[in-house]
Amino acid sequence: ETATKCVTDSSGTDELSPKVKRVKPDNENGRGEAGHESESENILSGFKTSTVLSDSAREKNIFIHGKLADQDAVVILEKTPIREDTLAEIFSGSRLKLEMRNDIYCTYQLQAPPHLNEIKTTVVCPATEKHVKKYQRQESSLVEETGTDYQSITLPYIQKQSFSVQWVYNILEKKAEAERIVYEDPDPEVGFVLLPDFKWDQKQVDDLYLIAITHQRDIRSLRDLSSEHIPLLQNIFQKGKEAILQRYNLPASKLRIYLHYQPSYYHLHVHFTKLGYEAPGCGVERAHLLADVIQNLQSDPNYYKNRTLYFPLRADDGLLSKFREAGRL
Ligand code: GTA
Repeated sequence: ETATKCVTDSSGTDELSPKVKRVKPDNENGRGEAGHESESENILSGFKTSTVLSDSAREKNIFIHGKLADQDAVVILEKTPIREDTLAEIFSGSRLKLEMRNDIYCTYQLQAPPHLNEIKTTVVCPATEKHVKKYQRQESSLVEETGTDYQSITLPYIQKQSFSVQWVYNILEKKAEAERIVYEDPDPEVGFVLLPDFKWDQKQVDDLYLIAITHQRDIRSLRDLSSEHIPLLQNIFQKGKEAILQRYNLPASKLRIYLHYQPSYYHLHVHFTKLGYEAPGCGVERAHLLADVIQNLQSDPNYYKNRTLYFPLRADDGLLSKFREAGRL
């Protein structure tokens, strides 16, 4: 990876909190630690902000569009959760500045040691116009897509307009993130790679987020699934849950396992997030539980070819214009 073509994530993969059980190096997947922290030069020192695409005081993040060495870039800065296992060090090793005192109430500015005060930073560079739009806060509209709409409107659009899935192929071919793989079934038909999603810094299980990426490359999304894919989906469901139990000590009853429709990346993948963690895109208008998907295909082999599916599209999404032009909105 170079500074001019990168999807960088600053958060290393250091120790998880003690309540998280680690897979031992001699375990069945043969991979021990999930990665190494590495110092890297500050490629952001020359970043020039153009616009703030969105920000949230509650989520403590900011999405910025700007230029990095004359290329368009999106930078995401996000404050990370405070971990229970760092409390002792925060209390003993910080400087405290009093802001106000009133009766039994006090507020302070606590200056924690730098390693306990990191900002998870994601860099997409060069970013396409589609990336910039994706991260911009916008109104959405719910679209109703019949099987016929998919064939005549959505499919031709995504064949021309979707995000590159090169990052997915890099994972499958071990050209990137190989050391982060949690589990792999190499079978070409039912196999998949399970690894941490890049939105998860892996420091605590409270916001656990992994993705399972299929080795089969020709399944774009839910719409391409038929009963022939049930063994693949069951394999991901079963082995994904087992791997997460083994590595993170989190039972299946604590997991939300789902697919997005529409996804951003049209190569079949399944999201595994911790129940209770409100991951972006886990709402009913976008997430389809894998367990339901399997049952629906068992009762009707062509369920997802024929059903009307509903999903939100952002105001400036080109696909929304196509639905409008076709008089479907
Ligand atoms: N391990 O290189 C990668 C990688 N990329 C490029 C994407 N993903 C990756 N994982 C690894 N390595 O969960 C992950 C994404 C996503 C999944 C693709 O693959 O993090 P999807 O096809 O269904 O697309 O899933 P989705 O969900 O729309 O993608 P994404 O990027 O999660 O966007 C959803 C929204 O999340 C964004 O519009 C944004 O507003 C919001 N969001 C909130 N916080 C963040 C954050 N910290 N980083 C990125 N997006 C965020």
